[in-house]
Amino acid sequence: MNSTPQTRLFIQGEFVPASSGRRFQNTNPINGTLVSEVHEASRADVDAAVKAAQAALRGDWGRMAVEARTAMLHAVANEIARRFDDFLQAEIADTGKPRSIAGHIDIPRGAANFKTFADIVKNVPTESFHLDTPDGRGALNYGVRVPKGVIGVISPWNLPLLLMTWKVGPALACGNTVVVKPSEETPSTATLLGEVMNSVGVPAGVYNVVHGFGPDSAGEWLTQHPDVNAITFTGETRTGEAIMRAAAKGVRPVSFELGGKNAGVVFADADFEAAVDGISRSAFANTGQVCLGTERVYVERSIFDRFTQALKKKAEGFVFGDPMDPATTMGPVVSREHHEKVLGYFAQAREQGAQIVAGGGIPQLPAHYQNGYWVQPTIWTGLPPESNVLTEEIFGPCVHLQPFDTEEEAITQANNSPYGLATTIWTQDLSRAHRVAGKINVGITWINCWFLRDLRTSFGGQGLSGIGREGGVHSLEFYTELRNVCVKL
Ligand code: NAD
Ligand code: 6OD
Repeated sequence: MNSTPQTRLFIQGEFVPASSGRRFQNTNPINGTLVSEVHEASRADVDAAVKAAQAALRGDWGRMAVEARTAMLHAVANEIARRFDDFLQAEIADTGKPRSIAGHIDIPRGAANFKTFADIVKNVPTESFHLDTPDGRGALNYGVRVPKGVIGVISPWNLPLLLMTWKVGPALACGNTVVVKPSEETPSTATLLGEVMNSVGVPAGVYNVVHGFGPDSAGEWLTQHPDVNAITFTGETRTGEAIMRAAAKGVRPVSFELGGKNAGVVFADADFEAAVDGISRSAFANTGQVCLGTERVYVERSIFDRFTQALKKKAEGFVFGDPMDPATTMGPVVSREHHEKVLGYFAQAREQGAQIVAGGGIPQLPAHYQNGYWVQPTIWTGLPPESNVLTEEIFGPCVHLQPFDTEEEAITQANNSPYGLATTIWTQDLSRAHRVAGKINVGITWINCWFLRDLRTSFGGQGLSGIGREGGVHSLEFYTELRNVCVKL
């Protein structure tokens, strides 16, 4: 008998094997050991999931009052919290991230995403206009929001539960149904969420999960499916381009949260310790696998050397090891493929003459971690602005530091990117903080902080970093159709 854990598809409220009979391996990035065999959906499985989602729209879910629907999403959040350890273990096995991150960020946000959007949906007023013209024509116009239908959710591996529920939460709160295609690297928590949906009584077909890859696999088949009414995607910019081509057929709307090559700017008047700490987090947290992270940081020349040495100390202070050990502060990167990609950029930085302030390779670890995908937190200086290491997203624990002399120069350098996701600015001069924030071309600016989240705010990027905004009422814009009704008075 095969005792390897199986990660099945979740369709119409049931965990089912893939009809293709195909499986792929999900491995633990800390040591390369097998976590589970994942069932790879066929095109027919994707079709079955979309049909289940369509049927649920016509059934109990579609008829459910907002009050009952949003109460159910609160129950989902409570159940995630009750099964906190199960989600934690699953997320850690897939990603290798330390408990200190998964337990404080990923899993709590997985629950919060359901509660927050349930509350927002209940409390959003609809617009209405009373038309009263001097010639006696009068009308009452009012808006009605209806669900868009079946939403295809395609999510990445870096914050698996957080980023998937960030879309599933508002989609369901608005009354849609979903078919989720989680990353092939991190299939476990999306699957576990199926158990939660069943245990709190979410009707079958409302939440479906298909596993597989992108091109010529579940991802592509889902985005091509004509009965998927809208597609929400987080991942690489190139993948976004492919999904946009698929969505063009049928003119289906997309919401895209894509890559970034974010800049940090540190002025000499910043609270020094806070800035070092903040940039250390923005560069290295989650092993640098955060779309909002800063891979290029501009530091005012008068504090450049001191800042560089202080950040070096931080980089060299990370502790690798067992993710469940509270002392561990840095995990591996997610996969062999990603390990090769990150180390490839490390090699290019060396070839292009970067000065390596910290790291630059693989850490020395005990033999039982030898097959894991570990990388040293790395700091470079001295690369020319046109280096591809400074223009392309690496998505690893690495940062390049460059000195600047004037505010204008810092702004010009920060804007020297086709991406436009996020920035973090460090200064105690409030006027300057607001002035600079207004001039950096990104969707999200943090001043004297980083990744401090309020889920009611808009979230998204410009340029190569995405299309549209989610968060708060902006999510409602995407997950509903707004209809206007005009009544002649
Ligand atoms: P990815 O684009 O490789 O994969 C993301 C998902 O898309 C996976 O589920 C994958 O299977 C699927 N996919 C791949 N090709 C597809 C296709 N042709 N059609 C349909 N689906 C397809 O991204 P990743 O490597 O998983 O994640 C890292 C990337 O995500 C980075 O670029 C990062 O910046 C970005 N990201 C952005 C945000 C944001 O909010 N802007 C957040 C997190 C991650
Ligand atoms: O906090 C969020 O809502 C969010 N979407 C974070 C994205 C992080 C990217 O890696």
